Amino acid sequence: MTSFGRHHELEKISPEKRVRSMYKRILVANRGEIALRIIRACRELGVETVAIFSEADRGAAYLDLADEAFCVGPAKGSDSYRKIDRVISAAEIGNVQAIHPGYGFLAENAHFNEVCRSCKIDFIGPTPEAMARLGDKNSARKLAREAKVPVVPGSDGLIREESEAMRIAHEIGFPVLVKASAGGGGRGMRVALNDLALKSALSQAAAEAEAAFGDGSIYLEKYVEHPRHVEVQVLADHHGNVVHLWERDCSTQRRHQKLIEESPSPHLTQETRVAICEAAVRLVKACGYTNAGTVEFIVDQTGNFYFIEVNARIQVEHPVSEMITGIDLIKSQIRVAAGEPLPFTQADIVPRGAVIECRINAEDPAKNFQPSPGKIEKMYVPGGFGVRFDSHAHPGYTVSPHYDSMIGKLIVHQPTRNEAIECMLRALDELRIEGIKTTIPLHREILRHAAFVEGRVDTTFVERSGLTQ
Ligand code: MV4
Repeated sequence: MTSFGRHHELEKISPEKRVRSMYKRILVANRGEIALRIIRACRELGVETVAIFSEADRGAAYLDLADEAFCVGPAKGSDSYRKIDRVISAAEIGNVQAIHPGYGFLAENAHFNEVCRSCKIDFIGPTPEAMARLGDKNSARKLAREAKVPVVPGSDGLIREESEAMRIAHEIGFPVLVKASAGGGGRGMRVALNDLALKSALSQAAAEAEAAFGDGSIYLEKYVEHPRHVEVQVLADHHGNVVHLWERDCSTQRRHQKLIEESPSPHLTQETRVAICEAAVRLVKACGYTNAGTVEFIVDQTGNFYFIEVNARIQVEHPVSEMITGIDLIKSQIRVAAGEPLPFTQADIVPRGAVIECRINAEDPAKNFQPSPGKIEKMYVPGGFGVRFDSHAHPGYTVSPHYDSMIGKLIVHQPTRNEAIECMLRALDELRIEGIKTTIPLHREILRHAAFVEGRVDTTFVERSGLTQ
């Protein structure tokens, strides 16, 4: 018996048309707390996991929660977690259908994303094309403009000659900011207050970007002073559905390192909040972006907002949006990548209460935030109503000097912001980590600071407060 019409030639089905179903097995291409977060989500979904580890992470407890684990090389990230051929080998030997990159390492590497595609492994994230278009900040800015998303006044595109930059600077007025197209996250930026400073900012920014990214392209923006950093979490499926999960305020940062993230953003009017979130969705729809992503904005002192960049990955602070909406972002990423439509509409995503997250870093705030690796001799983790601690650390765990110093995230969810602050202070008090220095004491001080309590925080608050001198 031949069942006509049920035989398909797989080669002739484009990836978009391919019928997908939930994965049997996923490779987690990361380490530490985010690897653990992804493994937990997979276990709940009934999806098997293949973990990878470097020699420095061999024997880490969270690896026991994976179904299989492969060593991908020595401690240095560039020799292990970032090595495309080794990660792909682990995926092939592990026989997975998809790779979750987490954040950092290969998460925003469009080339790796493309290699996954050519190996017929689903990359849990946007397409390589969307990733590349947004990874270039000048191109992302152009896409934003086309989608009628406000961008900071500045150059139309890249700056080709000094005279062009001078003309634009005089049009928009000083101070101006020279930005590297290949930069982002604060790398490759230079402020200029006048003509003379602009000349050197242009050549310095271009040279720095050429050296750091192999791409010296630069563009110009008006410098927005004392901005708030507001970012919008978005989720898009492969059926044209795009939703936002409201905003996070990440203004409490030091030297482009976020310390505390919260939602809702204090002092944003409901009108501005809705306008920012709708702008983020417009941009995502316009560039064919799929999976989870974050659209970053800066908000000036009068409430005007401007698009800055898109983070084409899950972010460290994603639990803030999970708690405020009740949506599991990691499970959503996996389901969307497997072809499932989003099971909710925008109207279903109702923000509830107030959420605050503190990043717990193995750093010494008294010594200019110098990393403080070493063995955690004792550790007590808080719990109770509305408290979540996402961490791979435990008593006896040794924090490696080879990686990012973040060892956990303490997240609280309460009816109001004031209650969230009180709850966080209580939870920080209970959280004891002995044997290494951490950022816990700094968080206690920030949370008691009048400016923070009143929600008067912009991106310059921590550095001006004197708390980190
Ligand atoms: C700006 C800005 C002021 N004006 N652009 C820094 C990281 C990158 N995402 C963009 N950044 C900024 N762009 C204009 N036209 C100020 C910053 C900025 C910042 C933004 C978000 C979070 C923290 C920040 C800290 C310093 C500067």
